[in-house]
Amino acid sequence: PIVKRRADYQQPDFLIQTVDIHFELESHETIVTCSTTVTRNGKHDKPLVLDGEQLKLLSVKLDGKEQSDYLQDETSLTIHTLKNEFELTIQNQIDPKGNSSLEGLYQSSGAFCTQCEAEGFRKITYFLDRPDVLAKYQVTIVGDKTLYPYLLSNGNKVDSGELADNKHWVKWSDPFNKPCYLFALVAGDFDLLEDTFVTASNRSVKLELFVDKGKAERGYHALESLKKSMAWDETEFGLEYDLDIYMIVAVDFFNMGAMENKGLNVFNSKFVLANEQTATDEDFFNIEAVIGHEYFHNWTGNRITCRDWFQLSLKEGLTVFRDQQFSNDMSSPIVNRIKNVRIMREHQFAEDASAMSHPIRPDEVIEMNNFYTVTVYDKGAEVIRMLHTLLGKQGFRAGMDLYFQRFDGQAVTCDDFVQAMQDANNKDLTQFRRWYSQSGTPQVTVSDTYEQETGLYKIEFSQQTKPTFDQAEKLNLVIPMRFSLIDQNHNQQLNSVIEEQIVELTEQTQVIEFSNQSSKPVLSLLHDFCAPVKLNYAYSRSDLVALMLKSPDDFTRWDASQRVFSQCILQLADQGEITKTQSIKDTVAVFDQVINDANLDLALKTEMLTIPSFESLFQQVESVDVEQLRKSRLQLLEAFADTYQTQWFDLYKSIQIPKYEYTVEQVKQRKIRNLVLKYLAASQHQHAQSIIEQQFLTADNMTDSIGALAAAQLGDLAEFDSLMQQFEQKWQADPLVLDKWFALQANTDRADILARLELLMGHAQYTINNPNRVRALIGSFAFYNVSGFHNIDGSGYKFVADYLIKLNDINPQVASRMITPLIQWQKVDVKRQALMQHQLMRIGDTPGLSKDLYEKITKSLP
Ligand code: DPP
Ligand code: ZN
Repeated sequence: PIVKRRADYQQPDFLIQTVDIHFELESHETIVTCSTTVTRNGKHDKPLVLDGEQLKLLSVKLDGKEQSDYLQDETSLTIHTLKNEFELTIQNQIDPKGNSSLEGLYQSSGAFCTQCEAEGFRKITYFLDRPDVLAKYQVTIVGDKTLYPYLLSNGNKVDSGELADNKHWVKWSDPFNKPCYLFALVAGDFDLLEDTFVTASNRSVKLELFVDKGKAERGYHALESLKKSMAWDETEFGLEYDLDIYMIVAVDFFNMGAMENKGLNVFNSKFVLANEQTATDEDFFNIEAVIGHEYFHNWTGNRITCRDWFQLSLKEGLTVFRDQQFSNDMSSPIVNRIKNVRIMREHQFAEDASAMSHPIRPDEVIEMNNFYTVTVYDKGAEVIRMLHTLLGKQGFRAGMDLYFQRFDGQAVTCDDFVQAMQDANNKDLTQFRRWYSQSGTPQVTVSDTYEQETGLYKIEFSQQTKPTFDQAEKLNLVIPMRFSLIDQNHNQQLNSVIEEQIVELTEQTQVIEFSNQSSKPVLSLLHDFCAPVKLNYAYSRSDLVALMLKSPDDFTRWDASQRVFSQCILQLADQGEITKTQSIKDTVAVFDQVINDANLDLALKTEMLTIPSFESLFQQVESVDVEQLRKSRLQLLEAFADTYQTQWFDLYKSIQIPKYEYTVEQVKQRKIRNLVLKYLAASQHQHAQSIIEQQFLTADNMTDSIGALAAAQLGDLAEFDSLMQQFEQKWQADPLVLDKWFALQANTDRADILARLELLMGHAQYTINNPNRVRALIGSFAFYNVSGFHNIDGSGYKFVADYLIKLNDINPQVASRMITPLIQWQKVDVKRQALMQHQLMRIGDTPGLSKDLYEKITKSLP
């Protein structure tokens, strides 16, 4: 496999102006005829080299003349010509039904669909498969009328007709230039939901949502979400939709969440289908977020795209930031922000600490699919958020406006984006750009001193980024630090809060002084998680309590609660029994006021009362004895549950929710009820069993059904298995719903878990070919079943490795996602490290190992 480097970027030798592509759809023998107008780019005499994989070439014509002067190999077609302008027609055959990689053209439950990002178009025809080749497309699709009544592609439908043998055809034309990764084709039979959206400039846009037959009624939330997204982008960024029709198709077999193809989004059905019976509040939230994300790509991604794939964060970081802002406006901002931060701390920090560490704009890639990462997406969004903080809302908007004005219709770089921000604000962002080239999680260390006599309070900030696997040298970054001082008098009463400050940390060390402080203030730091860093400050227990109760920033209040829990859990392992009991007791006592605070927002309360996940604790320590950490966490959780048993019970009873609606208020209510239900179960409350059963049997929505199951699972209650059986009975015909059940099975802590998994792999609804099933069962086990995956006998690692070896042949992209927990061996104890590495070596020896797995394994083996 070849390493591609960002530094080696060269303009394409040829450009393609127009594409006229014709599909004759057959499951195993689809004929693709692609005519392009090609021009030489610059003065040179190089041949035309097209990308192509797994294609059966039938003919090559240059200006209408059959050619034989070409060279073909596994991945390319080289055509020798000295012409500067010509028409090229290539005919080839592909096998969509045999395509289990779900890249290129494939079949999902009988329907044809495509996935071309990043480099899937080359599995459809020979082409210049790179994002800086932009062309206008015309697409003709021919297929069976009965099997495929809908024949869809990008842009506007311009013609259609009937043919012999029960076939029909449709012709589409997309007026916008686009790179081939935004091409899409769908053919099948669906239920169709229709709506319209009238834009700010009064144009009427047709909205069409295609779902599996019989599922129409589950599509309304997605359609509503689309209209909200369209309105939001107009209000917030002045951006209108630009075609007369916007189509979304939901398919069951899909590697990613969804794909922003121009005018024809293809979605994983998980992010479209929902009603209260089948989907949780979280599903409703995610659907709105993903619909928004793909819609926002129309401007940030499609109208302005990436010059090369190293620039992926140009569109993804920015679009994730935009979808996060949208979600903030649609739901609880604090819950949303905490969700973002959890992804950063649990997954992105882990990636940066692993051998896959890379900057948000990577420098070297073997398989591009490996770089659709939490770093490029979520850290990328944090970098955009820092720009937003540094420039202010208006300055950021001015930068966005300039970006669109300058680059609309072009394929550009991350540097171009930052330059637009810089020019619109007249602010030097030279040092800020290091966020694009430097990997690793920076640590910000804060210390402070207070002089009683003078009232002088000094804060010293210093920054450090430790070397990462990919990069030894680290430079100082620009880190915006939002903080305030909480002034307390001697009875710990709040006197005042000094208005929030934003300092730009640019040096290794910086000192800030405040005079006239009557006592030592409490420092409220990292408001709203203003930078993707780890914060080191020696908070005392009383500081943290003050922050939990009095910080003006909700994120900091939550973060303080998490620090209280974490400090205790991380120390338990080293303590004797007596000290342990005492420190647990002291920790738990801190939450009394939070639980009893009737004025506290229910959402924030829920978050503050949630014990940090194993994954976030795992990122706070080195050389972790995973079993010990898991036990310590559970020990605190159980003590917390026991101590407030009465309060949990009262809280549970006090919240009565009327008939299900997906509203911000109801979501908060269900969330806290399901949290306290878990605590009732964990504390073995005498009524826990009956409440759980009652909730399960009477629930009018999926959130509460799953809430009951999760509580029974955590409390290890006898009826867990019987409730799970009832759930399976009810949903056995609905694999998307059953995925929740597969996931709960897979992360259950039980001694016979591997035998369980084997059994479940034989379930009528399980198939290794569907990425949603694989992620639900195998993914949940590898990512979240701590005791099973990290079993010290190595059996969990071996199980996952065996599975990945199978999956390598079927779907390399999904296999490569799923190897993540195995390559993150750096943090565990030495014995487990060796066991994990051994399994990586076994996978590495697989004949026919994909580039995807090859890249991760070679990077991660010492
Ligand atoms: N479809 C993926 C996303 O929207 C890749 N572009 O993030
Ligand atoms: Zn995206």
